[in-house]
Amino acid sequence: MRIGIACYPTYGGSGVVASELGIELAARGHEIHVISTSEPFRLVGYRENIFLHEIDVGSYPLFKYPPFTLSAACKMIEIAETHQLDVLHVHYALPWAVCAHLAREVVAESCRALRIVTTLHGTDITVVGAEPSFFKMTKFGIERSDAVTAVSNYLADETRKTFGVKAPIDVIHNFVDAERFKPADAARCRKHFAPKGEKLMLHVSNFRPVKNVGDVVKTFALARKRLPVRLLMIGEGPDLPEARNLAQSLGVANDVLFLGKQESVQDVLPCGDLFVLPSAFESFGLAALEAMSCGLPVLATEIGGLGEVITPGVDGYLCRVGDCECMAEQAIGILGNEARRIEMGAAARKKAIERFSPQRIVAQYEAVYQRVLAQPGPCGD
Ligand code: GMT
Repeated sequence: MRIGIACYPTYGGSGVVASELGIELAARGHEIHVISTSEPFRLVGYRENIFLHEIDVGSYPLFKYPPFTLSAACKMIEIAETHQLDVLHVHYALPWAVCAHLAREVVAESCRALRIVTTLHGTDITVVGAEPSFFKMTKFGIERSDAVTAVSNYLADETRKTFGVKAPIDVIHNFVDAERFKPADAARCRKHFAPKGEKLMLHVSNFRPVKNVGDVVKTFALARKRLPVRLLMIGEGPDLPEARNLAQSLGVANDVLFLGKQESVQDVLPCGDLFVLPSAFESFGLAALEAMSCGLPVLATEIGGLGEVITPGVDGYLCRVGDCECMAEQAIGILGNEARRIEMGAAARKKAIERFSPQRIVAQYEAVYQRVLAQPGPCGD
């Protein structure tokens, strides 16, 4: 198939899923056309069967604000026509699903069919889309898609509840490439990050308020009172200064290492002993799954779709949002018992391989594409 994939290129789960999906589909022989404002970070470099098409927002003296959504729709039209796309798969409802609808209407003028698949990722439903000014447009984008997928049962339910969507929503969980995200000999990085043989807690995110990065530092500070442990914080975002200040004020700054954005997070994850994700909301928690694939148990919050990824007591634990005492208690239970930590880490990796493999998940997307392709085109063909 010739598949267009539209996504945000920035550090965020939807761009990661879109990129990883593109890579997997290309490896299966599909022709992939990525439409974005720049090269998504997981797609940097040449890849066979993947073509990048940058949206040029341009500038014109009349426009105070360049009309980005129209530029995106124009790029979709151009790529759909030039490369005869069968399917346009957009990641994150706004503005992509609406731009895709507009593009489809335009290409239908010449009897060309463009099927739209929209994947919902999280805040497109719970935050941005539910915001009153965007509500109707988000609902419209979802309802005009030929197929809609959500990354968890939780998110599918939220979409039905919030937007009253009647059409079926396919739940297709996120996936991880266990060949790339795998345990590794961590001796070198551990020598660097934990020179006295300390245990290592690890967090990866874009440091937005929803990630509750302050709770990572608080949990760490509580655990550190009872165990020799250090913390690796990976990523950047608005709450980074707050996390640094908190580490200072709690007197643990010397044991908290802020590594900034990492292009290859799979190289750092295997250095850790425990992954911490205390988010206020998480529709799935791809960062947690990637850590699990590297053999790390996960400590997270009992919200959103995290319960579909983590099995408490088997490959991690879930605590109430904001309950840092609970998280610290569970961290000590795991990090203070090496046999248990290894057992939970192995269970985490096993689950990543068995339930969230690209083979299993990408086939579900291909089935959705086949289904929408069977629908009649704009001129009844
Ligand atoms: O809301 C975000 O953090 C960004 C969002 C995205 O679309 O980039 O992330 C969401 O999508 C990921 C991939 O499907 C999920 O693993 C994350 O759980 C989800 N984030 C939230 O729900 C907060």
